[in-house]
Amino acid sequence: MKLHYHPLSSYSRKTAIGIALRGDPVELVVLNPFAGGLKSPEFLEVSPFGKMPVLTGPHEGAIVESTSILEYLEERGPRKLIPIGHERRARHFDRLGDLYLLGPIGNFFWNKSVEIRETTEKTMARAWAVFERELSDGRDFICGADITLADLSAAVAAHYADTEGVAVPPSIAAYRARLEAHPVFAASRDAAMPFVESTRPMRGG
Ligand SMILES: N[C@@H](CCC(=O)N[C@@H](CS)C(=O)NCC(=O)O)C(=O)O
Repeated sequence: MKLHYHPLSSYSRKTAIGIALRGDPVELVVLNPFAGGLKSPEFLEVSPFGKMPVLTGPHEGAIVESTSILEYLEERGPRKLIPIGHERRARHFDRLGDLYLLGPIGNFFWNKSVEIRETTEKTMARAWAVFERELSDGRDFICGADITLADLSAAVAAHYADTEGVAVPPSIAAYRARLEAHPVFAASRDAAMPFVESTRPMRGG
């Protein structure tokens, strides 16, 4: 199987982190999103909305959507990111992370308008409050002692909030530090950083 992705793309990072944590034999193939490649007829054949990441392999057709890719891999076993007994919580926080953290910070990453900054800060603050409540009993990660699907989008969003100067509550900064103590998260962060810097001039600093 191959994951077509880019080290800067937040949903790609979430998926690649999940695959690495699962230990699936998936080859990472780097796409070039800057040359219009995501909207080429060939790419639209596999990813109808022209978005990454995409999983290709022996299954029927390509699989798009970060969560669907990870759910597909979980169905093939072993169960690691959506542990038995934590299914609802893992899926819920993944959804919150995608919609109210990665989405907003992704917009702000590319558009530094005052309006987008305000919306991003407001939405992320509300989402972080929900994460904080869940972590308030002293657990390390959203589903307890183990990292699950629930933590992946949040980890990437907290990193990009930091690179883009969007405030993160101290308890969430500590949560991020616990996640980035894991080598898979640290490697994802480090692989993204050269692209964070090299794209700064084109996205308004
Ligand atoms: N809901 C999708 C979002 C994927 C997404 O928005 N990917 C971005 C990169 S982080 C992308 O491909 N953007 C290109 C575009 O929208 O033209 C998922 O979870 O995979």
